[in-house]
Amino acid sequence: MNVKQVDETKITRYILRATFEDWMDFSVNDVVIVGAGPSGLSAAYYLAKSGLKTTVFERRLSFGGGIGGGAMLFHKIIIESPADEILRGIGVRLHKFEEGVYAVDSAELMAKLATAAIDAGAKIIHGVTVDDVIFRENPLRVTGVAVEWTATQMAALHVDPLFISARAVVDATGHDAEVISVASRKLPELGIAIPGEKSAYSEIAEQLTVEQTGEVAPGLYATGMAVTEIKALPRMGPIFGAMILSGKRVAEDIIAKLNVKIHNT
Ligand code: 48F
Repeated sequence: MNVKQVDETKITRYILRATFEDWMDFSVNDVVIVGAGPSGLSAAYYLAKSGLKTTVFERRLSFGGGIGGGAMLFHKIIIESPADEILRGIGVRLHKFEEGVYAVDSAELMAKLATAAIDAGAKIIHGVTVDDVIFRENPLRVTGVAVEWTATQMAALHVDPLFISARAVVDATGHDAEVISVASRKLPELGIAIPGEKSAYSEIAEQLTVEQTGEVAPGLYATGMAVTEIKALPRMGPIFGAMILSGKRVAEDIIAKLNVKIHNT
């Protein structure tokens, strides 16, 4: 076997060229999703599958958000119907306990959700934190995000961000609803309140989270635990059906909205 010889400078130049081609491309998007947890990855899968140009910015260097920790670090989480059908569709193996209730491996769920989103055409960028939104007036709407290296933020360096535009921005940041929080603080005219989630009541929380998923202000959408945070819903712990279904629902909302706009112009 002859291993191809590549000199160091070529490695550098190829990496820079490929990276900047990508950044030039996804500086303008149909949809930006903030957070590659279960709801963000599910949304990315459906949005990309519909043909919308979709970029996910994830603060960490990994996929899956809260999936990885499983339940108190046990490597299983619970999925209930009808989310099981979605997971079967992307090749996740389910261990059935009773009709409509399954356990899944956290590593398998993270890997296969991410693969499904990427294979559908979504771009996922790790190590980037979204710390603000872009807005326009008349009519008032969110039109993109400000991004910064997570490492820069961790080092507390004073560095200005870059800006990325999108026709729709999805907050999939989980319990902290970070994007919606910053928008509500800096743009009070959007009229977003953040009452915070309630204590656990899994039996009703799953249904409510899916039902209340959607647009929270023009151009700005919530999915996953960000929904419970802004709608004062109960938490549900290590049962993840609603996260997957919420991602699907926000994708359907955006697809419907953006398509309407396409027809109107
Ligand atoms: O927390 P996370 O998994 O959110 P989710 O999709 O799912 C919630 C469940 O994991 C679990 C639960 C279900 O019953 O209670 O908590 O709503 O994933 C959020 C992802 O967003 C990233 C974060 O690192 C995580 O991977 N994230 C958070 N803030 C930012 C961010 C930010 N400002 N910029 C980029 N990524």
